[in-house]
Amino acid sequence: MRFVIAAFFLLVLFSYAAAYDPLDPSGNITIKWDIMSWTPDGYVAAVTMNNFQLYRHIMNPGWTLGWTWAKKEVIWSMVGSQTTEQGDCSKFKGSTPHCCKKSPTVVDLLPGVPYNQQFTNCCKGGVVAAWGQDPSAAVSAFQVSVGQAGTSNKTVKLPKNFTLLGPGPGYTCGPAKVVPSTNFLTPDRRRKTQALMTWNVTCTYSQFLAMKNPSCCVSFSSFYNETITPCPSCACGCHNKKNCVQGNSKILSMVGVNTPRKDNSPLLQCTHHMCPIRVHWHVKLNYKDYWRVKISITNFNYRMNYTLWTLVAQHPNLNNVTKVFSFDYKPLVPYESINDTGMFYGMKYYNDLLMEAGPFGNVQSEVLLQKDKDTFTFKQGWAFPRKVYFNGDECMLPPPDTYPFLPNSAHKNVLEIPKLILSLLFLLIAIW
Ligand SMILES: *[C@@H]1O[C@H](CO)[C@@H](O)[C@H](O)[C@H]1NC(C)=O
Ligand SMILES: *[C@@H]1O[C@H](CO)[C@@H](O)[C@H](O)[C@H]1NC(C)=O
Ligand SMILES: *[C@@H]1O[C@H](CO)[C@@H](O)[C@H](O)[C@H]1NC(C)=O
Ligand SMILES: *[C@@H]1O[C@H](CO)[C@@H](O)[C@H](O)[C@H]1NC(C)=O
Ligand SMILES: *[C@@H]1O[C@H](CO)[C@@H](O)[C@H](O)[C@H]1NC(C)=O
Ligand SMILES: *[C@@H]1O[C@H](CO)[C@@H](O)[C@H](O)[C@H]1NC(C)=O
Ligand SMILES: *[C@@H]1O[C@H](CO)[C@@H](O)[C@H](O)[C@H]1NC(C)=O
Ligand SMILES: CC(=O)N[C@H]1CO[C@H](CO)[C@@H](O)[C@@H]1O
Repeated sequence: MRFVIAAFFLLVLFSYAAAYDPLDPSGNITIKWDIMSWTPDGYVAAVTMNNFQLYRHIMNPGWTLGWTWAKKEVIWSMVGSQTTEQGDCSKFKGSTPHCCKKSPTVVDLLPGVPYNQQFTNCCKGGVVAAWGQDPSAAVSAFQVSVGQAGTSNKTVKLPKNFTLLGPGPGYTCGPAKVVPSTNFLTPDRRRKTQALMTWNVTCTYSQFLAMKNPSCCVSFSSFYNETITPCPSCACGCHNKKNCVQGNSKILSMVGVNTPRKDNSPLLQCTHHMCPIRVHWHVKLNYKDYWRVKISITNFNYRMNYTLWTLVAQHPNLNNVTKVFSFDYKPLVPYESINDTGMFYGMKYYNDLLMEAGPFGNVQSEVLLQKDKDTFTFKQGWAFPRKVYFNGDECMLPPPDTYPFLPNSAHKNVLEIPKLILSLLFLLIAIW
């Protein structure tokens, strides 16, 4: 019976999983093209990418945007970004286009390019913050001048087959759709102008498309039981085990060992879980009306600094967070009625950089929660989170029967109905 129900839920979840995150149901990246002017053979467009995802940012080495032209369009020039290849422009005499490929691939410029090559919100190396963390940095933009295209809103053809890598796979983009033209305010904010034509493309993320294995795991401990519940073994797959290094290896003192690789391949410290990231949740203290949790995040990848990291946790008591020490915190309310999810992220210039593996490769904080008299308990592993995400990817939790139990309360009345339901719930959460 248990199996049947679990299998059913699994099926439902997987069918949803294609592009749906229950903790951020309307999260997406929207790419907007605003045609600012027509040219003799085409148009000039401002392309703006807005990351509306609450806790998933685009990290180093940044986004890569692709599309396929509908006709024989070429890119005469770009400001604030560039294509990775020019393609075959041999047909052009005189001035040559920036790119003649049927399916151009565009990347952001790196910070520090000359002022005259910049565009508003460009040149951040493709790094885009999460909306929930910093809306003002959740945008990236560039300008593109297109030739051999239509020169009116009747003859222009929308580009097709948009693809977005951010930086790995995981995003699926829908078709471009003409939407009401964007209104702009002039810099003095006294005049409104309007794009000549606007279209939008919406891309959504799915962890299942992005990778086969999780990229982080969770371990637990508590003040009321000496057991430390470790991350599940091989939580992130053990395929990297051959290339991992021991924490005390001499290799680590070699020059260049921390240099990130082009393909982003990690250099992991050897652990039984083989995850680049471990989140530890320690139930630390019990007061009369409050309880306290310590959260630590450890980086096991010698080739990765995590900038702008985010941690999302789901726990029924997060509706009564009283104080978060040394992380920033923001409640997420995915559905109006439920307020059990929150986002933790680093404080600017203090711990917003999670350093490469090694002595400085961790960040930690403590959270003070007010007990909700009706539901609070240390029994049945209630004090541990139901879901944990690091940088928008779900972390693997330990199996429910290994949680640190409150002494004497566990393993009594094995057939107690609430416990049965609870363990079923945990089973579901675990496989979710
Ligand atoms: C994209 O996200 C925004 C902000 O959350 C939302 O308003 C919009 O409806 C979403 N678009 C789609 C197509 O889901
Ligand atoms: C198009 O995208 C912009 C953000 O880039 C958004 O504000 C606007 O609501 C979108 N329009 C539609 C119709 O989805
Ligand atoms: C196209 O442009 C004309 C005016 O130039 C305007 O009346 C019309 O609404 C536009 N159509 C669209 C789909 O933007
Ligand atoms: C767009 O992608 C689809 C499926 O991947 C493919 O069948 C189609 O030919 C592509 N269209 C263009 C214009 O490349
Ligand atoms: C991480 O940042 C530190 C300090 O900025 C730098 O020395 C180190 O090389 C970086 N490591 C990686 C893997 O980028
Ligand atoms: C959600 O919980 C937070 C405390 O973590 C509280 O500040 C906020 O007001 C709550 N929001 C709603 C809609 O209940
Ligand atoms: C601590 O938790 C473990 C794991 O759930 C359990 O096996 C053990 O009995 C607990 N210890 C005590 C003293 O209850
Ligand atoms: C003890 C306490 O403050 N409980 C509150 C926890 O949060 C819920 C909903 O946000 C309130 O209804 C409780 O009163």
